[in-house]
Amino acid sequence: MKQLVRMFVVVIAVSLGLMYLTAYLNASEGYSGDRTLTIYNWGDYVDPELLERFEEETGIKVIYQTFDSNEAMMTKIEQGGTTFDVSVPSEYAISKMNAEGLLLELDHAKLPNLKYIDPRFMNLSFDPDNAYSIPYFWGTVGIVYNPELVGGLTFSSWDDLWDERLRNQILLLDGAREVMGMGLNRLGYSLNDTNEAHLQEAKAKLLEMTPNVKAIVGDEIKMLLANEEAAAGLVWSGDASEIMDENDKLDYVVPEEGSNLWFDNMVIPKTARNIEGAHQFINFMLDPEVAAQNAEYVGYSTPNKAALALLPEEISGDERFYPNEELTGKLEVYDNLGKKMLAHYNELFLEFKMHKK
Ligand code: N2P
Repeated sequence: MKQLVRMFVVVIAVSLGLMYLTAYLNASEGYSGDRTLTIYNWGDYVDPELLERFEEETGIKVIYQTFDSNEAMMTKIEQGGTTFDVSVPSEYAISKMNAEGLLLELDHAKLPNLKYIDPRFMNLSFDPDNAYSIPYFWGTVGIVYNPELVGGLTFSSWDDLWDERLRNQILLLDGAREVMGMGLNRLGYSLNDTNEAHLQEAKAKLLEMTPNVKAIVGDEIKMLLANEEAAAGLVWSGDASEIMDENDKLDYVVPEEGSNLWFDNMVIPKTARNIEGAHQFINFMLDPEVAAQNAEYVGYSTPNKAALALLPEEISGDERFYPNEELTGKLEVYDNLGKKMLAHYNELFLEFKMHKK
C-alpha cells in the first residue's frame, strides 16, 4: 500500500513538473505563437530597425523571411508547411489568395492607425472594404536609365529598350507579370490581355529584345544599375528611387504607352499562429512616424497620408514617385487572371528566360 501511495505521489509530482515546464516554455521566446511573429515580405522592403523597435515595444520576437516574386510567395503559402503571420502580396495575388481561401478576415477594431491611410488607396477592387488587406507601399513599373551610358538616347517609350545601341546594356527585374506586361504594352495591348495570339506575339517581341538584355535579376538590380554595370533597367519605381539616391546621374520614366500601377498590402494568412501579434504588427507599421521612416529607408511610396506629410518635400513632391491621380489613372493595375492564366504567363516568361540563358 505504501508503495502505491509513493508511486501515486511520484506520478502527481512528475505531472505537475511537466505542466510547469510546458507553461514555462510557452511563456519563453520561440515556443509559442504568442511570443513570436513570422513575417514573410519582399526583399529589401522594411527598415530592420523598425523590426527591432517592434520587438522591444511588444516583447514579441520577429522571425523575418523574404521572397522576390508574388509567384514564389504564393507557392510557399499554398503548400503550407511553413506558417506565416503576416505577408505582403500585390493586388492580383491578394485577389487570387482570397479566392483560394488563404486569407484571414482582419479585425479593423485592432487597427486604429488605419485612419492614416489615404482614402485613395482604400477599398480598391481587389479587396473592397479592405476586409483582408491593408496598404503597405504602392508604385509603378518603368525604366531607369543612365543618360551618359545610352549614347544620347532619351527614354519615353518601351520601344526604346529595343534600340540596337543598347546591346547587352539592359537589366530586367525577375517578374513574370512585369516582363510580359512590358511586351504586351510595347505592342499596345493591355497587360491583362488573355488572348493567346497576343500573348505569343508579346513573347516573340520579347525574344527580339534578348541581344540587349544583359541579365534578369532580383534585388541586386539596384546595385548593378547604381554602379553603372548597365545603361538601363526595367524596375519598380521604389527601386528606381533607391538607385537614384545612390547615383544621381540616373533618371526614371514611366513609358507613354502605359504601364503598371501596383499596390502591395499586408495580409494575415489563414494559417497564422499569432493573429493578435499580426494585428499589432500591422497597426505598428501604420503609425505615421514608423511608416515615414520605413518609406525613407526603402525608397518606396507610402499610401499613409500622415506619414507622407512627415517626409521631406524632395521625396513627397517628386512626381516620378508620387504621381498624381491623373497620371495613375492612365496606368493599369494587374487583374487576377485566374490560376490557369497566371500559370500560362509564368510559362511564357520562363520560355523567354530560358532563351536568354
Ligand atoms: C521590393 C520589391 C517591391 C515589389 N524589393 C513591388 N511589388
